[in-house]
Amino acid sequence: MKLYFSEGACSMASHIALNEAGIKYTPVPVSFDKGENETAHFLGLNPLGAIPVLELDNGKALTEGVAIMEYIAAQNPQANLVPAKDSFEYFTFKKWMNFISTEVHKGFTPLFAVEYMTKNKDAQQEIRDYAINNLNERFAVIDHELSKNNFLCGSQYTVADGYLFTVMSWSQYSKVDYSKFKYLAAYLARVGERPAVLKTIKLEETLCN
Ligand SMILES: N[C@@H](CCC(=O)N[C@@H](CS)C(=O)NCC(=O)O)C(=O)O
Repeated sequence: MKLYFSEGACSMASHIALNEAGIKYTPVPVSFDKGENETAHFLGLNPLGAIPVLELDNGKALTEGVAIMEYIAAQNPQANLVPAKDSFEYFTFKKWMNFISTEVHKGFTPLFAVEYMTKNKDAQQEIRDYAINNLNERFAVIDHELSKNNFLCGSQYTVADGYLFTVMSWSQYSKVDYSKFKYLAAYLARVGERPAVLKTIKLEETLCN
């Protein structure tokens, strides 16, 4: 299978999942600057021109990180990257995947897109302030959870943790300071030391530069 990705983008969560699962894949870098996400081939995989895309050996393509990560986890159940189906922990996992996707991942979007939203500098600042305030409320919820558990779903690392790590890594570029959330900060440092995470970051850096 092939993973279409861009360095440090949300696709890194799927990339980490592949390395955590230890399954064979071909990483395919996609450069937005070179318009590689606008080619006919890529738009055939995802009409929105967005990564991640997972292309299977039979030619089928899967989009949407939350589906891709769960698909990857299902390819190697021994790696325990998703709690057992139909357990309460499984639905807790689904909750976090949805929370990260809709509340955190897309919560960062205004910070990247503010210059396209308005040319008015005051309005840009208001959008930034709103987005950061909104993110801080979400970080507080996560921080509280991590005061009780090592990972989002308890003691078991899941692909949701790689996803949260990925989107939180955007804080440094978008001037979001989460240091007051001590449990969250310690957790991110811990996840960032996982061999699969370190391997993914290095690989993306090498393939994209
Ligand atoms: N809902 C999609 C969103 C994917 C997404 O936002 N991808 C961004 C990178 S983080 C992208 O490819 N943006 C480029 C574009 O849309 O042109 C998912 O969760 O997979």
